[in-house]
Amino acid sequence: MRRMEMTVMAGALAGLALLAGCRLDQSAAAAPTAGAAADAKTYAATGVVVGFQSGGKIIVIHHGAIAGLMDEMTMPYELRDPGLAAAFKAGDKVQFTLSVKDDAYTVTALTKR
Ligand SMILES: [Cu+2]
Repeated sequence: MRRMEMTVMAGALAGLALLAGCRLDQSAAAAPTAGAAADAKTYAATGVVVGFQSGGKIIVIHHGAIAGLMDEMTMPYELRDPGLAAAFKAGDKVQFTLSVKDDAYTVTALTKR
């Protein structure tokens, strides 16, 4: 049990490091306009499932470049519906919708391709 907790924690820390990188990427990409921070932006993307963490609440995806947002990378995202995790496994090719609001990145739709 304890070893599992350590693994989860290491994964979470790696995720934070990656997210920090994305923040820099985002601030460089677009100057905020009035009111824009309050609205989520959505992006369509494709990738390959790497795995799930926290009982499906987090999905790790290796995704291609997302125009205007980030380069190709492997990173964790919050999965809006953790119930989706049961239908996917590592290696599945997927397309997904990413909702970005401030520093929160959430996968709101996920399908196999
Ligand atoms: Cu990223």
